Amino acid sequence: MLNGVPSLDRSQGTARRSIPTSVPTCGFGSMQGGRPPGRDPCRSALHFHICQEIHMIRHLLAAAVLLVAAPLAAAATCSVEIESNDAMKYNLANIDISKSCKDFTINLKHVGKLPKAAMGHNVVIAATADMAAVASDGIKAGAAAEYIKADDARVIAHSKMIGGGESTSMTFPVAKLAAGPYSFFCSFPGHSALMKGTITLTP
Ligand SMILES: [Cu+2]
Repeated sequence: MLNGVPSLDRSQGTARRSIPTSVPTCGFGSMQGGRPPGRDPCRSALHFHICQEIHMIRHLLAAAVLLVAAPLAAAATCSVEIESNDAMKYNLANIDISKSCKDFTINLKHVGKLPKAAMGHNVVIAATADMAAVASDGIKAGAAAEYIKADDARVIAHSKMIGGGESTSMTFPVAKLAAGPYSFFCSFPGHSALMKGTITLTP
Protein backbone atom coordinates (compact mmCIF):
# COMPACT_ATOMS: atom_id res chain seq x y z
CA MET A 1 0.00 0.00 0.00
CA LEU A 2 2.89 2.30 -0.80
CA ASN A 3 1.96 5.67 -2.26
CA GLY A 4 -1.69 4.72 -2.00
CA VAL A 5 -1.39 2.03 -4.73
CA PRO A 6 -3.31 -1.00 -3.60
CA SER A 7 -2.83 -4.67 -4.17
CA LEU A 8 -0.02 -4.96 -6.67
CA ASP A 9 1.65 -6.92 -3.94
CA ARG A 10 0.87 -10.57 -3.44
CA SER A 11 -0.86 -10.09 -0.19
CA GLN A 12 -3.28 -12.78 0.83
CA GLY A 13 -4.88 -10.42 3.30
CA THR A 14 -8.62 -10.66 3.46
CA ALA A 15 -8.81 -6.90 3.56
CA ARG A 16 -7.73 -6.73 -0.09
CA ARG A 17 -10.01 -9.40 -1.49
CA SER A 18 -12.41 -6.73 -2.68
CA ILE A 19 -9.96 -5.40 -5.27
CA PRO A 20 -9.21 -8.59 -7.23
CA THR A 21 -12.89 -9.51 -7.38
CA SER A 22 -13.52 -6.52 -9.60
CA VAL A 23 -11.08 -7.83 -12.22
CA PRO A 24 -12.98 -10.76 -13.70
CA THR A 25 -16.08 -8.70 -14.40
CA CYS A 26 -14.24 -6.66 -17.03
CA GLY A 27 -16.72 -3.90 -16.51
CA PHE A 28 -15.70 -0.34 -17.12
CA GLY A 29 -17.77 1.20 -14.39
CA SER A 30 -14.76 2.22 -12.40
CA MET A 31 -13.44 4.09 -15.45
CA GLN A 32 -16.67 5.87 -16.25
CA GLY A 33 -17.69 6.72 -12.77
CA GLY A 34 -14.34 8.16 -11.78
CA ARG A 35 -11.62 6.18 -10.20
CA PRO A 36 -11.68 5.53 -6.52
CA PRO A 37 -9.15 7.68 -4.82
CA GLY A 38 -5.74 6.15 -4.76
CA ARG A 39 -6.27 3.70 -7.64
CA ASP A 40 -3.36 3.67 -10.03
CA PRO A 41 -4.57 4.99 -13.45
CA CYS A 42 -1.96 2.93 -15.30
CA ARG A 43 -3.21 -0.23 -13.72
CA SER A 44 -6.79 0.63 -14.62
CA ALA A 45 -5.80 1.41 -18.19
CA LEU A 46 -3.96 -1.90 -18.35
CA HIS A 47 -7.04 -3.61 -17.02
CA PHE A 48 -9.10 -1.90 -19.73
CA HIS A 49 -6.81 -3.15 -22.50
CA ILE A 50 -6.66 -6.67 -21.12
CA CYS A 51 -10.44 -6.76 -20.97
CA GLN A 52 -10.68 -5.47 -24.53
CA GLU A 53 -8.37 -8.20 -25.67
CA ILE A 54 -10.33 -10.83 -23.78
CA HIS A 55 -13.52 -9.64 -25.51
CA MET A 56 -11.79 -9.69 -28.89
CA ILE A 57 -10.43 -13.20 -28.32
CA ARG A 58 -13.88 -14.38 -27.31
CA HIS A 59 -15.36 -12.99 -30.53
CA LEU A 60 -12.60 -14.54 -32.62
CA LEU A 61 -13.13 -17.89 -30.93
CA ALA A 62 -16.87 -17.71 -31.54
CA ALA A 63 -16.25 -16.92 -35.22
CA ALA A 64 -13.75 -19.78 -35.47
CA VAL A 65 -16.28 -22.22 -34.01
CA LEU A 66 -18.83 -21.13 -36.64
CA LEU A 67 -16.29 -21.55 -39.44
CA VAL A 68 -15.42 -25.05 -38.28
CA ALA A 69 -19.03 -26.06 -37.65
CA ALA A 70 -20.36 -25.01 -41.07
CA PRO A 71 -18.45 -27.57 -43.19
CA LEU A 72 -19.22 -30.29 -40.65
CA ALA A 73 -22.91 -29.53 -40.98
CA ALA A 74 -22.62 -29.65 -44.76
CA ALA A 75 -20.85 -33.00 -44.64
CA ALA A 76 -23.75 -34.40 -42.65
CA THR A 77 -26.24 -33.78 -45.49
CA CYS A 78 -27.18 -37.26 -46.59
CA SER A 79 -30.12 -36.45 -48.83
CA VAL A 80 -30.96 -34.50 -51.94
CA GLU A 81 -34.12 -33.12 -53.56
CA ILE A 82 -34.51 -33.65 -57.29
CA GLU A 83 -37.25 -32.09 -59.38
CA SER A 84 -38.47 -33.52 -62.66
CA ASN A 85 -40.95 -31.96 -65.07
CA ASP A 86 -43.14 -32.36 -68.16
CA ALA A 87 -40.21 -31.28 -70.35
CA MET A 88 -38.44 -34.56 -69.51
CA LYS A 89 -35.79 -32.90 -67.37
CA TYR A 90 -34.27 -33.21 -63.94
CA ASN A 91 -33.18 -29.98 -62.29
CA LEU A 92 -29.84 -31.54 -61.31
CA ALA A 93 -27.02 -32.83 -63.50
CA ASN A 94 -24.94 -34.14 -60.61
CA ILE A 95 -25.49 -35.47 -57.12
CA ASP A 96 -22.77 -35.29 -54.50
CA ILE A 97 -22.86 -38.22 -52.11
CA SER A 98 -20.62 -38.12 -49.07
CA LYS A 99 -18.91 -41.36 -48.14
CA SER A 100 -19.39 -40.28 -44.53
CA CYS A 101 -23.13 -41.00 -44.95
CA LYS A 102 -24.27 -44.46 -43.95
CA ASP A 103 -27.44 -44.11 -46.02
CA PHE A 104 -28.37 -41.59 -48.67
CA THR A 105 -31.89 -40.46 -49.52
CA ILE A 106 -33.10 -39.11 -52.85
CA ASN A 107 -36.41 -37.26 -52.79
CA LEU A 108 -37.90 -37.02 -56.26
CA LYS A 109 -40.63 -34.57 -57.09
CA HIS A 110 -42.56 -34.41 -60.37
CA VAL A 111 -43.53 -30.76 -60.74
CA GLY A 112 -45.32 -31.35 -64.05
CA LYS A 113 -48.98 -32.21 -64.73
CA LEU A 114 -48.76 -35.13 -67.17
CA PRO A 115 -49.77 -38.56 -65.88
CA LYS A 116 -47.33 -41.35 -65.13
CA ALA A 117 -48.29 -43.28 -68.29
CA ALA A 118 -47.29 -40.38 -70.52
CA MET A 119 -44.49 -38.67 -68.57
CA GLY A 120 -43.53 -40.98 -65.74
CA HIS A 121 -40.26 -40.34 -63.95
CA ASN A 122 -38.11 -42.31 -61.55
CA VAL A 123 -34.50 -42.28 -60.40
CA VAL A 124 -32.31 -45.30 -61.08
CA ILE A 125 -28.70 -45.54 -59.94
CA ALA A 126 -26.25 -47.77 -61.77
CA ALA A 127 -22.64 -47.79 -62.84
CA THR A 128 -22.33 -45.38 -65.76
CA ALA A 129 -21.05 -48.26 -67.90
CA ASP A 130 -24.26 -50.24 -67.18
CA MET A 131 -26.71 -47.40 -67.71
CA ALA A 132 -27.63 -48.05 -71.37
CA ALA A 133 -28.16 -51.78 -70.84
CA VAL A 134 -30.21 -51.24 -67.66
CA ALA A 135 -32.41 -48.71 -69.50
CA SER A 136 -32.85 -50.99 -72.49
CA ASP A 137 -33.74 -54.03 -70.36
CA GLY A 138 -36.11 -51.78 -68.39
CA ILE A 139 -38.03 -50.89 -71.55
CA LYS A 140 -38.43 -54.62 -72.28
CA ALA A 141 -39.68 -55.19 -68.74
CA GLY A 142 -42.56 -52.83 -69.49
CA ALA A 143 -44.79 -50.34 -67.71
CA ALA A 144 -46.11 -52.86 -65.18
CA ALA A 145 -42.53 -53.34 -63.94
CA GLU A 146 -42.03 -49.56 -63.96
CA TYR A 147 -39.34 -50.09 -66.59
CA ILE A 148 -36.94 -51.90 -64.27
CA LYS A 149 -35.91 -55.47 -65.07
CA ALA A 150 -36.79 -57.75 -62.15
CA ASP A 151 -33.86 -58.43 -59.80
CA ASP A 152 -31.45 -56.50 -61.98
CA ALA A 153 -28.16 -56.79 -60.07
CA ARG A 154 -26.77 -53.82 -62.00
CA VAL A 155 -29.33 -51.54 -60.37
CA ILE A 156 -27.82 -50.07 -57.21
CA ALA A 157 -31.10 -48.44 -56.20
CA HIS A 158 -34.27 -47.13 -57.81
CA SER A 159 -37.34 -45.19 -56.83
CA LYS A 160 -40.85 -45.93 -57.94
CA MET A 161 -42.24 -44.27 -61.07
CA ILE A 162 -44.34 -41.17 -60.46
CA GLY A 163 -46.55 -38.86 -62.52
CA GLY A 164 -47.17 -35.11 -62.43
CA GLY A 165 -47.76 -33.65 -58.97
CA GLU A 166 -46.40 -36.71 -57.18
CA SER A 167 -43.34 -37.23 -55.00
CA THR A 168 -41.39 -40.27 -53.95
CA SER A 169 -38.35 -41.07 -51.89
CA MET A 170 -35.72 -43.78 -51.85
CA THR A 171 -32.90 -44.54 -49.44
CA PHE A 172 -29.95 -46.82 -50.04
CA PRO A 173 -26.69 -47.72 -48.26
CA VAL A 174 -23.78 -45.59 -49.49
CA ALA A 175 -21.53 -48.67 -49.09
CA LYS A 176 -23.16 -50.03 -52.27
CA LEU A 177 -21.33 -47.34 -54.21
CA ALA A 178 -17.97 -49.10 -54.11
CA ALA A 179 -16.53 -48.82 -57.60
CA GLY A 180 -17.64 -45.90 -59.73
CA PRO A 181 -18.30 -43.97 -61.72
CA TYR A 182 -22.06 -44.03 -61.18
CA SER A 183 -24.93 -42.23 -62.81
CA PHE A 184 -28.58 -41.63 -62.10
CA PHE A 185 -31.25 -41.66 -64.77
CA CYS A 186 -34.94 -42.12 -65.52
CA SER A 187 -35.82 -45.53 -66.94
CA PHE A 188 -39.08 -44.42 -68.63
CA PRO A 189 -38.67 -45.27 -72.36
CA GLY A 190 -36.60 -42.63 -74.11
CA HIS A 191 -36.10 -40.45 -71.04
CA SER A 192 -32.52 -41.40 -70.14
CA ALA A 193 -31.27 -39.50 -73.19
CA LEU A 194 -32.11 -36.28 -71.35
CA MET A 195 -32.84 -37.39 -67.82
CA LYS A 196 -29.47 -38.44 -66.53
CA GLY A 197 -26.69 -37.12 -64.35
CA THR A 198 -23.50 -38.09 -62.65
CA ILE A 199 -22.87 -39.10 -59.06
CA THR A 200 -19.80 -37.72 -57.36
CA LEU A 201 -18.58 -39.50 -54.26
CA THR A 202 -17.14 -37.00 -51.83
CA PRO A 203 -15.26 -37.57 -48.58
CU1 LIG B 1 -38.76 -39.80 -66.91
